[in-house]
Amino acid sequence: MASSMLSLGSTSLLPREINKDKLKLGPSGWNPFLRTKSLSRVTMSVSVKPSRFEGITMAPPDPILGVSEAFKADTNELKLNLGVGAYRTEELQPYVLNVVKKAENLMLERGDNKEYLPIEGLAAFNKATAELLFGAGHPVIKEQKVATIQGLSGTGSLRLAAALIERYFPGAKVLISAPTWGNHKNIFNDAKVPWSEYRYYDPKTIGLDFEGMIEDIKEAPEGSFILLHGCAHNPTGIDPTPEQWVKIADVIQEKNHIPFFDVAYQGFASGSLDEDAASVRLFAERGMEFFVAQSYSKNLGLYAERIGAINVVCSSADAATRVKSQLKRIARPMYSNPPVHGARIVANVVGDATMFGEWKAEMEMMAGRIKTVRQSLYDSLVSKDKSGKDWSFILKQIGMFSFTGLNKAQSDNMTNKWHVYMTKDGRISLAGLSMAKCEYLADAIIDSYHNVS
Ligand code: KET
Repeated sequence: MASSMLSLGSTSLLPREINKDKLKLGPSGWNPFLRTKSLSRVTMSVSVKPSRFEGITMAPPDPILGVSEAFKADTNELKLNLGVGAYRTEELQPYVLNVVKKAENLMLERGDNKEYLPIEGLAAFNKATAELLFGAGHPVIKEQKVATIQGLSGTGSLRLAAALIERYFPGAKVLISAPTWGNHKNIFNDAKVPWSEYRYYDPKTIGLDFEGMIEDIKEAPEGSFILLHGCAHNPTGIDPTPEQWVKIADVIQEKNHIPFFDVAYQGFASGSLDEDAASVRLFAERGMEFFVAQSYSKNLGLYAERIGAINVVCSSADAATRVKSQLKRIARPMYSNPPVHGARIVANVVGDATMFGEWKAEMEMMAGRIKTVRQSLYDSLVSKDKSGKDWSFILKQIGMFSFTGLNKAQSDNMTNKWHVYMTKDGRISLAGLSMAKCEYLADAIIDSYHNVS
């Protein structure tokens, strides 16, 4: 339509209203006849220029980050944001770790420059991040079998791996747990990697459907990628036991699958970095080839710095070198090279024995505060709810979240009536809860559970 109109400022002349015989267009296309004599005969229509983006529909809000936007818009004083997994203090304020501030001050004092990093990121960070994952001196590191490149936090690192899968394993399927972190599906969809789900959560037991999980992994086409949460499964807070991990590794090995770990909560599940890396290390000890995406959003509180890594454990140093070169090739046209600030913070903290110790202490403090509110929420539920419902699943879950079992309508009630913001799958982030708010939250849960179906 735009091309068939003559435009006069904000008005338009429709073609059928122009007497072509009388039009004598000059070389520039300017027509004095139109402007003077004919203006009285043409219909002046005020039209909004149609947009080239007419076909673009409104995207739905993000199921997790959209909750924070809705929370901000709520003016009620009682409001509580348990949507995004972000640590808050007892006063419900964001928390910058002291050790992070210390590292940043050191960086300022040193006057570090802002030159581009290499495509693969900061060398000191890549070394530190692999060591944190596998343990310094682990054979896979000593034998240079790990291809590590810095990524744009966990999400960006997962996305790089997805692109590598799409390029070098065409048609291979990724199996993801049902349920999983909402963005996993988006990541594989955007990378055009087919995925399907394996059974994980059993609503009847509010626990792990281990048999179902094993069956589904067994049934997947040989050579599939099996996405596993290294620790503190999101959203369920239910992890396999060490014995179950061994069985999972057995089936994956039998079927020649490739494990793909998402480690976004190392240190946050148990409070110990080593304990939380046990699942990953089990697979490394077996000499398997696998992927691990890492994030420092939660454990170092570096959410907005976008710092993480993708590690590909290979069976030889030669393979690792080639894989790394291809990861760089994928990164270069996507974002060229990663940001330096968060990488320096991680490298400084992990590389300095004193600061490393301070980090561990702060991480234990954060994990401890979450455990305390978890217990307090449970106590409030048990003392207030007279129905005899068993709430002990809350204590069995680990990490930042509790998967309450509330359905969508009940979750809506939590938000609409109680101003408790949470994801619609019934997940609440205990990292956003304070002791002072436990009773209020228990009231909201009991009301939503019993009065909404
Ligand atoms: N993996 C998992 C399992 C995960 O929960 C998150 C973030 C990420 C990766 C990515 O985080 P990044 O900041 O890109 O390193 N989860 C929280 C935030 C979000 O949804 O982006 C959340 O579930 O609330």
